[in-house]
Amino acid sequence: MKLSFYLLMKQMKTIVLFAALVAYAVPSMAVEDGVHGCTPKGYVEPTEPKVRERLEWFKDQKLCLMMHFGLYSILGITESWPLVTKDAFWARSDVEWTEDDTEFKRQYYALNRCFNPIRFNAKEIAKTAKRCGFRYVAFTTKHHDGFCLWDTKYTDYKVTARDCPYSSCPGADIVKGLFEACREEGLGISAYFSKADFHHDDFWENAGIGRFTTRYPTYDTAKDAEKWARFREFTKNQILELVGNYGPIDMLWLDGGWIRPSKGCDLGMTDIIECARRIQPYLIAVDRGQRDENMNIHTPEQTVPEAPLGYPWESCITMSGGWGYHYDDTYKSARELIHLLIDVVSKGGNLALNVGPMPDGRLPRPALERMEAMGRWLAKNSEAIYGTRTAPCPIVGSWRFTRGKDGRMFAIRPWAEGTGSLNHILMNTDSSHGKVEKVVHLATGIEIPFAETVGDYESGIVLKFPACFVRDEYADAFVIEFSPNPREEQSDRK
Ligand code: JFZ
Repeated sequence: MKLSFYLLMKQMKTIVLFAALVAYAVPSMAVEDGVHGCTPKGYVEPTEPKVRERLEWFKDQKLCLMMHFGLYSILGITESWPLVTKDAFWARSDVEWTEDDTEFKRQYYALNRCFNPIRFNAKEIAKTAKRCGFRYVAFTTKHHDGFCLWDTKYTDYKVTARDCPYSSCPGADIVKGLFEACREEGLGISAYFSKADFHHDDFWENAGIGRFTTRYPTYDTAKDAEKWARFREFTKNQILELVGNYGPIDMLWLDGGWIRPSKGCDLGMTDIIECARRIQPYLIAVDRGQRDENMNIHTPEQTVPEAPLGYPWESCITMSGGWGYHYDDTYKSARELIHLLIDVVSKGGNLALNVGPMPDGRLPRPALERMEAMGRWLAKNSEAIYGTRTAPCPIVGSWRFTRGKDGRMFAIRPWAEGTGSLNHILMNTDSSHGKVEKVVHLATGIEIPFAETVGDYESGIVLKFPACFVRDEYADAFVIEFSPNPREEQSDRK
């Protein structure tokens, strides 16, 4: 009897613990729709012709190197979020040395005194990004922790301040050096800027030290309107510094979607963006999650929409486990990353693939290896990726289809790990594609014979690979010439 009671109690404890875990496991960062989500509702078409034109440029680029670099990189911990007491349960998984919220905040904020990435080489990073097929670079000018990686005049909590060791380096203004290097390589620039600033006294009083902090201001912005007005002015000044003093930039990528008027945190973003566009008329504004005229692209995070969204979008996804560098990180394989890119592009989006530079400023070797592999694949298959748009029925079975602006259709077949040599394969097609007339292997120009499928075979064609065809390790793209499908034509005529 005693034993069964004991086992019952043990089971109950497990159930209770599990329930608590599940409850906590749902991040308190309630996934505000539009930040993590992919629902196609609520996009506001921009009206400015220059912005609409620039969005066509954006849709051509397809691949962005995103970099989260800051004080958090030194310790290899989660970026900024560990400073939020309310989110500590998930954000402090790497903070095993202290449970003291106040002590931790003091330690985190003091990291500016040992930020010294003397091996950060902006030119090298830009050249590598270019060589590996990235077409624009997104960079954290300031994350939520408030540490600025440019020589702002509105705070001393910056990389160029005397109390930051890196300030003595010639390239101390990291944003300046990186943006210049990107332009030299013909790369686009997406400036990540956090609307939340945990270090600023007019956002978190005393930088939240000694307080239970949430992601919101530590005070009532309606009651202390003067304080919030100062923070609005500070934010506007910093954004106008970035768009005014650092040359042409393509995108202003505003993070901190929870800072919004409906939460009592109105920064006057429409006014700020209007002022920014007086300086940079083609500027793409990405006020994440707002689903208004200031969100010119949708930015699903760590996820890819199931289907095309029908408006410009960019999935930001980490190459490893986190946004910033972690010492024991594991990285997605080159295969996963190339397949991820194919998936995103076939659905009409861009992939902002994030890498966290190491504390010394270099990109981690595993990241570089994957970037090089992506670059090699893209060098052979670029026409099926860059400048394309979604094809009718872009996903058929394991095949992905893209459409070039010249009307060419591309069929892309990702290969799973362990796929052996092939002498034939079924290419699923859709009747909306039309009737296949010719198939050419994009990487080699070899024409591929094919046969129509018959009987109860899935609709499509059977590609019959000639002996000279060598399958790519990761994926192969084919140029497909279709003729209008007579059945489709008749249905179109109705
Ligand atoms: C944001 C940042 O907070 C994160 O650190 C990283 O920079 C990523 C690219 O963007 O991710 C979010 C955005 C919104 C919420 C949480 C994380 N939210 O609303 O809970």
